[in-house]
Amino acid sequence: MIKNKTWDVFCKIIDNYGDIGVSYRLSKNLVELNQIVRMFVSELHPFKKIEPRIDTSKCEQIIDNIQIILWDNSACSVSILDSIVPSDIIIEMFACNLPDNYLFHITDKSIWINLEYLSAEDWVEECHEKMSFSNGHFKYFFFPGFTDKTGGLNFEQNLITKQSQGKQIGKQIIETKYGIDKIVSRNTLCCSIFCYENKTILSLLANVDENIIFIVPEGVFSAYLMRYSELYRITVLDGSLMVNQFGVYIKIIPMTNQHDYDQLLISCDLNIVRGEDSFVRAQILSTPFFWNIYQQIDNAHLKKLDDFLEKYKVCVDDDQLFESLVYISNSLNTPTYEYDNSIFYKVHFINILQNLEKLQNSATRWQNRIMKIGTLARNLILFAQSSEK
Ligand code: TRH
Repeated sequence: MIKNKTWDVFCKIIDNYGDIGVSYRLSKNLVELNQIVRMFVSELHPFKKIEPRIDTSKCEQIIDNIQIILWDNSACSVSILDSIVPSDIIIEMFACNLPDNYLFHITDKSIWINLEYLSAEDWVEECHEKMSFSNGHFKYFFFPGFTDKTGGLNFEQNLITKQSQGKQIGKQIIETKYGIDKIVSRNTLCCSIFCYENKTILSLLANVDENIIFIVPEGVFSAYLMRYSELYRITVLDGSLMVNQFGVYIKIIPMTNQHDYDQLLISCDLNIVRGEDSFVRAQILSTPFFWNIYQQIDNAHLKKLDDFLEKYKVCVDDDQLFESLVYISNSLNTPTYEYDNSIFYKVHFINILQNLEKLQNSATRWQNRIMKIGTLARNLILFAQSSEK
């Protein structure tokens, strides 16, 4: 049985939206399981991008039963942390280092967990739930992951209901909301692109000659696209609509809240996602996708990509299709990858578009597999219960 507990989730925003995206998603998923959650967040402006109800002028606020507290050097933030009583469970997101004035109040009554980044690498299983001694207290390492020897993925308990509702109304809403129904016909394929600055994707957009539309939430990639549009023979029709030399449209849309972004993922036939949270959403919502992984020094990210594809392979029963998946994934993530644009496009991308139904079946098989591990929030709760002193 799941008991009600109090939780403090600490999130330091390093860059982009993944730190806050994962932390907020986890906090919502804990609340869904009747937990009492406080989030401590180092900045509110990036948070507002994915949760427009955030009031950036407030040091403390409550949204959907989550208490959100600003964690910076402001007087109000310092005064809250100076006099705080830590919760039953403390989640330090991505080794973000808890503030000294909070550390001072930690006692052995709290369970302190460092929640790590997601990786498909095998070593994760060995380190999952291991303990270390830090600042006079025990701290556990908890790893999300793709096997039952890890903490599973960050998704909500009522996912399936949301997903089926989303699928029914999704495409129509997306089309009318962004005026896409006025540009293309109903049978046009739709591909969302949420990625980093990426030459391969830019070149793909310039060369596509299929019945497809690309939807790009604004951000680093839309700015990059604008910057290089002329060079790649992409014409800007108005601020948010572009067209390539073959008449294929690219629509830039504003960033939305997480719920609406999910809707976009569900509604599109193919998604390009990045980082950690959108990568997980594409899988958990069972959509065909490519992953633009967060680049690391010494190409450490390529091993992570390989290990993920190796695991995903069990769900793809067509060797040629898997080959295209690997080829495109490598091209997207290796700036120096030796690829010939025509092979990329004519052989592999077209192969993907022609086999979307098969890829959708693979995505569904994968979804079933990863859901069996249980949600990250539930696994964290069970772990905390079993570690109670
Ligand atoms: O933004 P990301 O690239 O985030 C990160 C960070 O770079 C982080 O430092 C790094 O450690 C991590 O990746 C691996 O990608 P991610 O993880 O997909 O986070 C994006 C969040 O933004 C996710 O929660 C979905 C959300 N989002 C919206 O809510 N609305 C939108 O319109 C879009 C496009 C995204």
